[in-house]
Amino acid sequence: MNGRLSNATIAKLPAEALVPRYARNSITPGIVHLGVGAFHRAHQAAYVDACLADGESDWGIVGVSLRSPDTRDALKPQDGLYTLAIRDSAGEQLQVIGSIQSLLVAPEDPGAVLAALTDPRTRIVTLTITEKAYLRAADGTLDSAHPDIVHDLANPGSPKTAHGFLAEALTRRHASGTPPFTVLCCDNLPANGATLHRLLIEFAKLRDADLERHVAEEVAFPSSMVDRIVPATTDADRARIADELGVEDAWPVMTEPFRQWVVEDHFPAGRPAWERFGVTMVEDVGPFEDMKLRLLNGAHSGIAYLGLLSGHATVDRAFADPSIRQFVDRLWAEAIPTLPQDAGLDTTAYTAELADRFSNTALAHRTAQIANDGSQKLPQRIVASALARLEAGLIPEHLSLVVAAWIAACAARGGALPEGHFTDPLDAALADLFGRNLPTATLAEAVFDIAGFAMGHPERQRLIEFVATHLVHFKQGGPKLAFAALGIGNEPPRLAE
Ligand code: CS2
Repeated sequence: MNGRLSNATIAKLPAEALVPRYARNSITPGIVHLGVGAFHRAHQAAYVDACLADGESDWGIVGVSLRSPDTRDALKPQDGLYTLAIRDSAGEQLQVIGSIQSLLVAPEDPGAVLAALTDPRTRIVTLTITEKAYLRAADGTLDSAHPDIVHDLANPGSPKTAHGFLAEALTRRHASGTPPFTVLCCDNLPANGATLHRLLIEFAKLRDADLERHVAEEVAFPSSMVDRIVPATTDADRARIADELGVEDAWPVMTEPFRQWVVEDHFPAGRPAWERFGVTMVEDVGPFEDMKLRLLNGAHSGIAYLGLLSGHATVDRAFADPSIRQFVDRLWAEAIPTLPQDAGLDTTAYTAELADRFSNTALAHRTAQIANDGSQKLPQRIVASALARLEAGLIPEHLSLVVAAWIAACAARGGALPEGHFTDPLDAALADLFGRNLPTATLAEAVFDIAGFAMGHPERQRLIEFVATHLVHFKQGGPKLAFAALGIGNEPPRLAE
């Protein structure tokens, strides 16, 4: 082994590995990214890397972790370099990415993060902080009682949340006459830019009226749809990559060949020419977002919970299970009519491609990874399409089964599934409900209450009834019986209505 991946060792890498072909030391920062996890490093950072290689040298990335120092600790000795391992059955392509110039850990030094955000060279702030970090209350508004929000309002100079950092940085830029950065949300939320904009206006309002007006009127929040499957890196991955590279990389990122980014083209402070590298710049990202959330992510959540309950540790194995495969086809058939019909979406080609991607055995994407945070994910992935069907007089029997599978999988932890096998911000409240031995219908309704599913929606009760029916099947006979009731698998069809 020739030491660690770094600017100094990069010249020694084998010729098959792609490396940054630009002078990294002449890059200047233009983007601050909040949430510098594996997804960002496989997606936005790779697109920016291509722009830097194309001569756009003023768009380097400052990567910020809002919680853990792990990424900084792994990448700092590597000068921010890391390997992207792009894998499918045809093999593995290694690509070293150079777009992350520096790394900050917010809890260690919030002032340094604010300094990066207020640097006039920073013109875009991108975010992948996961659904739960938007700190929405059950009704979707800002959870202003959340301790971190309370903290950030009381301590604007040392924030903890993305909201606190953005608000303080925008305040300081406004005060010094520096134009605001564009805020580009890259999380799997519906209308993600507009959603973050609304939340930040609510947060700003709690600070002062001038900031509220500034955020509402003068800061751009384009929405974007991001897509690339990124399984968590394992020690075996690390060992294999080190073997192939001849140097150690403490945190390579695994991914698939497919990638997609659809971005609303509203960047008053400028942007890299992403469209030269396959990014689709559009007026309205809504239809693309809905298609991705409801077909890819919706199916992913279904595969995760049904896979876990059926004993499948990875997506490809679960998807190879004939019952789950048949279920996913039917889930897609249920979700597709809820998508915009006049936006030119080719759902047939899209789902065919998804089927290929889910079958990628080289990724070993763990079902437990996707199972995390279901309470935050299911509203936009499953519940929205189920409600749209009910509104249109259609039945959501497969969509509702995913909600039931989530509840059943949560309840199975500590029993059929290991304790803490996956986690959810509602875990304490869920454990409390599961401990009360409630009748199934009452349990389903109580879960909807704590998760805020379908709140205030006229079809809420009907959806709960569907979920409760499936839950009875899960309790009595696991996924086999739940599937059999839908006529899937070998059991006698339609056991219960
Ligand atoms: C997955 C997503 O973990 C999950 O919830 O559904 O991370 C999914 O892999 C990405 O959105 C794909 O773009």
